[in-house]
Amino acid sequence: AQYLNETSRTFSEYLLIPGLTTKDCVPNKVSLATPLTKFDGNGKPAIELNIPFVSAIMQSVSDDQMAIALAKNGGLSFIFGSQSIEDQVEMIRKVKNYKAGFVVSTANLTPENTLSDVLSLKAKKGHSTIAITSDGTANGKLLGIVTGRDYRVSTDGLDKKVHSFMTPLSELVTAKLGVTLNQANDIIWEHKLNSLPVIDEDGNFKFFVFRKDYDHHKENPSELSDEQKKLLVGAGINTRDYKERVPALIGAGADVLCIDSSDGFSEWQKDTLEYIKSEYGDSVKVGAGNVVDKEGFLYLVEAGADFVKVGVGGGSICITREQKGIGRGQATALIEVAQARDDYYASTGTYIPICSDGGIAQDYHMVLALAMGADFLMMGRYFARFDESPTRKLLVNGNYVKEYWGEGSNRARNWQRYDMGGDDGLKFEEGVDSYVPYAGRLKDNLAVTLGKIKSTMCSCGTTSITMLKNKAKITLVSSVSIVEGGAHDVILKDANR
Ligand code: MZP
Repeated sequence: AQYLNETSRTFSEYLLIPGLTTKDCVPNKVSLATPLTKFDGNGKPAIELNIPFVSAIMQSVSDDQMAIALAKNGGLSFIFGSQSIEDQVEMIRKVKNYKAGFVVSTANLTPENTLSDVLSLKAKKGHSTIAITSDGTANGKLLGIVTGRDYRVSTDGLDKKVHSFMTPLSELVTAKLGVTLNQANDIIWEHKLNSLPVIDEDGNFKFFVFRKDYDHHKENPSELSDEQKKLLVGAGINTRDYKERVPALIGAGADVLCIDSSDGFSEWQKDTLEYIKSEYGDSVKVGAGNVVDKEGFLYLVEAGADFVKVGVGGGSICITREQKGIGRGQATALIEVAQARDDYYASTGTYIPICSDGGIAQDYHMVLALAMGADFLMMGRYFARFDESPTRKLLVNGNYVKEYWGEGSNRARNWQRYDMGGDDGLKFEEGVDSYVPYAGRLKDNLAVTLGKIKSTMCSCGTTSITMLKNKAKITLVSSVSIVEGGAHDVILKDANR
């Protein structure tokens, strides 16, 4: 055997050293844009993300709802492949058919404006607008407006009193009519209601909600086509049925594919990549993995991978290391593969983005992973906690939780991910079925997480991911200093902290 003398380490064993924070290094100047697919040094990647997050290729994480929510926030989901081709195609279609909303500028509106004023904004912008007025008439006092399919609310120009009404419409309808969020969406959108009376708990009429659709495209022919505004979505594939699955996914509009496997350093992945590249050339983007060293990375790159995923055994629901004794500490794996990526770039001029997949347990791990060279992060546990994940929300021992199970668990039965050739079927479990604490809406949680990342980047004196990679100073920490990093030697008032 060959012995690697370096200890296999994970994110919690490292910290970032603050760098000089200059005055223009402030969170709102930080860009988190990052490449998703390979590109030549002087070119641009075919796909770029606004935030360096993708959601895991898992039944309990990435369906069409998650994909819509994450894409709207600048990331991307890989819809899980452990389902029939037809079902996966349907999910891709739903994301691609989703009509992203636009925020109508309300900069010139005041609480004295009426709905008619809002509707007159249509010539400027706007996909659709929902407005709430005090007396249920179009000329009544404007209490709030919600625009676009995602009900983003633009509040500039409206005073605080009105601001308090600015809850997303779906939530408003949910609360007032006592229906679920999905039912509220159905009421508003699927039945194409133009005017919805909102009734309070005692059955009293409160106000009307109006909806106005604009034919944006016709009115603004010079703007982006409907095609360019579609949300980005990815899809997981396996190394068995790719000859049928890939054409179906591409036909449905998937923007990028990813071969999903716990161990991607295999001839099956090479065959799959070569098939896709020979059939579609560079027009279809496909990532591969997972690997944990330079050899694995180069093997997949030579086979045609557009990005490579790093990580074996570090996922929160993963027991691969216990079951098979394979894997590597996520930080060590990432550092080695990032070096291989940089060397490959220096010698060929081609940049292959790498994705750190699994094992992010704290928000600060994300910044460490980026500083260590990850271009983007794939996360399962993080996203599984949100309303938008496909699993049930349950009350367990007084706490709300969401279900979260591994693709290698008996529940998922995704044997293709753990395929070692031979007969179909999962031979033994490599993942667990679990709960994660329920955390609310993706958008709200993401805002906090991204805020932390930007703030840390500023502490490191950096305003972009590339700068962070180049400038970050990272130190190993002893187990004693990890204790020092938490609250210590005090009696906490909140014992749950
Ligand atoms: P985490 O974000 O929950 O820590 O890890 C998510 C990652 O774990 C996934 O992207 C995938 O690579 C991996 N995974 C998914 N299922 C299993 C399993 O059942 C697994 N073992 O390891």
